[in-house]
Amino acid sequence: MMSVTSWTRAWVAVLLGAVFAYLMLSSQAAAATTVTPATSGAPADTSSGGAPRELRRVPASPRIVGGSTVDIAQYPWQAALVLDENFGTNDFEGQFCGGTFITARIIQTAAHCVFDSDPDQPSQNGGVDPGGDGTDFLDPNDVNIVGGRTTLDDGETGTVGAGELNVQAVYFATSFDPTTLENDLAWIVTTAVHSQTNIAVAGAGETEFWDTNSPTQVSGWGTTSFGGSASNQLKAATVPVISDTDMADPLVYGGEFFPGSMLGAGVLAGGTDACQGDSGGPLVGPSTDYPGTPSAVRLVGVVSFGIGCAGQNKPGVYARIAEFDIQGAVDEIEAAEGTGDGGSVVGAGGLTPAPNGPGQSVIRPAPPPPSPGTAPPSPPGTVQTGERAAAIKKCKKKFKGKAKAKKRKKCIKKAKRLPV
Ligand SMILES: [Ca+2]
Ligand SMILES: [Ca+2]
Ligand SMILES: [Ca+2]
Repeated sequence: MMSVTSWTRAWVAVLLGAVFAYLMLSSQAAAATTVTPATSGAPADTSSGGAPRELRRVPASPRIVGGSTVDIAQYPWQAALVLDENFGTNDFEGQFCGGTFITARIIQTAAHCVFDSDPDQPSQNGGVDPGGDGTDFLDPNDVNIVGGRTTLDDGETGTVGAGELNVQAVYFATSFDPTTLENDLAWIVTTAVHSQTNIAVAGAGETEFWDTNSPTQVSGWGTTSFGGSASNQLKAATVPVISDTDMADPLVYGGEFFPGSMLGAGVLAGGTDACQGDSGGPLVGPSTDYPGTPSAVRLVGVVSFGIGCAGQNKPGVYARIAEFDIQGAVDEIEAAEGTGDGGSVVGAGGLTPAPNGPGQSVIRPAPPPPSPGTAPPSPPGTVQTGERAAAIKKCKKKFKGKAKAKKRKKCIKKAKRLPV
């Protein structure tokens, strides 16, 4: 039975989460309208009595609480997803998700990082999506990949800097469910080969990498407190793996935890050591082999969601990578994009999970663009999404010139706290 204290603390987390979740819920509604017109205007699920059920779910927007600043040399597989230079942001301002280098051309990230995160937000903008697909799905020309940097802006002033690559294609898992966040997996293909170090994905048989209590590590440039500002320096924290039973406990995530495609890591008691990282970023195990021994570690999870941050009974939830056919997804993408065979992405000795079945694709590219002139209008009552890109644009317009640089910087810093 929960004590009064824990109820209070849990509810604070839920309430904090609700504010953020509302924003996400709104963006999901917008995406559903654009991507699958059949569900256009579908009301939120209110079966739990009044409040939409999804109110409890929040994206694990950039955030690492606790942990420590680390050097990219120790986490060479860490990538950042940043807004393309055309949006006028440097890579600190424009960073919106993390990722992991798994082949010379492919970056593993989370589906919710690409599903409705187009900074052009065509669904709110009459379908206007320059060079894009006309939907809120992230387009290749919206995003760049940054690797090899401990400090994100590192002299960046809106140009393609060192370790930065343009993007050729964006894919996500066909089985991704934007409501439950099951199979929260996506892949980004760069236009050229990167010069970072890949990490192998844990194979289905390599359970030692994500056994309960295994000291996995999460890393990213996330905020240092819930709703706080982002870190320009790469941070990492050790988060022990939590059993599926504990994760599915009604006091923890209950029925919102799907053990088939999710993995929990953190500290149930809460506190600054229960840390979470950038959405889409890596959960790597075991941390006992750190730093810098890529052959001895595996990618076991992708940062997916949480409630609040570092709160009691609300550890981080990660996309469970070992039991998804990542090799099948990578092979399909390589064939579709003509990148050539990047080799096995699964750790040596690891098993590849059975594919979906003959002829069943595990990946999905951006939805086809709507016919010209038929862009669906925004449904009534949806809240503006893509607040972050819009707010950054506003800051730049309002505080133009050298004299207002300080104000502009402050404004952008604040805008960065908004959801993508
Ligand atoms: Ca776009
Ligand atoms: Ca788009
Ligand atoms: Ca680009």
